[in-house]
Amino acid sequence: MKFVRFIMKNAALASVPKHIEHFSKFSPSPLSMKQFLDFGSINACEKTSFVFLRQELPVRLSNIMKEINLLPDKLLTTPSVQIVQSWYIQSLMEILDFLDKNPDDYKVLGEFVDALVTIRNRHNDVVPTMAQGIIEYKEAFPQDPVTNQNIQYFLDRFYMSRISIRMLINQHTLIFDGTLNPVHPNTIGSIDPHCNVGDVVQDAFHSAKMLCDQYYLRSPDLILQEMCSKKKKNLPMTIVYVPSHLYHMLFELFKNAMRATIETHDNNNNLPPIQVMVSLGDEDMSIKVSDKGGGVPFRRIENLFSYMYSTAPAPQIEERTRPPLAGFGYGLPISRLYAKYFQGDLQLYSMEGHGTDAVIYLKALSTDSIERLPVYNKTALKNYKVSQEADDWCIPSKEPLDLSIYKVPK
Ligand code: P4A
Repeated sequence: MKFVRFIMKNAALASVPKHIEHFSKFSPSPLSMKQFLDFGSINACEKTSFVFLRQELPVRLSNIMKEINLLPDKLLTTPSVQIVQSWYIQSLMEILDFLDKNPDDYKVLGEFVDALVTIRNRHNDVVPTMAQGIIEYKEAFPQDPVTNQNIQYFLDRFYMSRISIRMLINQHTLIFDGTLNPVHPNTIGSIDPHCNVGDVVQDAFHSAKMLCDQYYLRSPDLILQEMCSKKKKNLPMTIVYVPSHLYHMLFELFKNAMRATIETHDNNNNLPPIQVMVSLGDEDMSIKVSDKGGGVPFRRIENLFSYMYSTAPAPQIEERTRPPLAGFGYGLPISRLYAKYFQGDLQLYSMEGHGTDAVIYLKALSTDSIERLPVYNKTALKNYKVSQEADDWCIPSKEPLDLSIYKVPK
């Protein structure tokens, strides 16, 4: 019996490359906020969602699995990346199991929800596991700008794909697990059709403040202002959005702003407050977080978003007791992906010597909030072939130029 299972399992495994080949030929289908809400509305149909996901999840998984396979061998063969890859293969196989099942059988629908929960849990530690792979790779190829660029390209797409897959899984499991959400009765899955941005700002600030007080024994205050274009005056400042995504971004920005503020005013009794401006226009909902924390040199801003430069080995034992107030892990690059996921962005405007403005741009209209998804194609393939070539801009010389050599002989 054990032997039969072994053979069956290997037969399934052997057919995986064929399935990846098949499903990666499809482009992922980006959903709009409206489509997400429709899946969760009164006439929501679990069967429709099931039939959509058993095709769309393999498409999204296979598209990104093709890109994993394009990673440089030295990275692909690290134990960490091998583990992540095995999780993707296992999850793909588990969803493919549903392709020949009957969508009208309520038992099948129940098993599908359970399978999605298992898959979501399996992938919980993808980010730290990939980070470990990067650490191992960095030891072999330290601080090479081409490698940094390739890893940035891959991880931005890989983590965006992951955000989108988890979004699909969360929506299906939250809407069809047969219970109402007792904590947030007005949300549809993880989406709040009336997400009050000011409230999320307050929540995220409060959490960051607690960490900051714990670590530094003090914290800056918050000044929150809300602005609105004339037409919409006096209306609440809400958008259709995923509150947990917005919270993640704001929490990260507040931790950074607090750390910078305290570390540049460490012998000063009063701290300059962190100012937040929420502005709703016809097209954008913009949120600016301003601090007077001394800022970052322009040259270093890009590094704050770099996976490679912000991947440090796990802190030593003594340092582990410190609460993690900013500067650890992938806070900024992943926050920017959350903003980009629904067609927004996150940008830093810093003035060294003064402070930093961080701005989150979101779409004000749910019709503009459409998933932004990577697709595996020839263009993507070309981007993995970037290699060490001469730059087409001169390298500035630090040596003083000796102009005497150009002196015209008499
Ligand atoms: N000045 N300004 C910022 C930082 C410094 C800053 C900073 C030293 C750098 C790294 C870091 C946290 C803060 C800021 C707001 C931001 C980002 C950076 O959103 O004041 O951890 C990685």
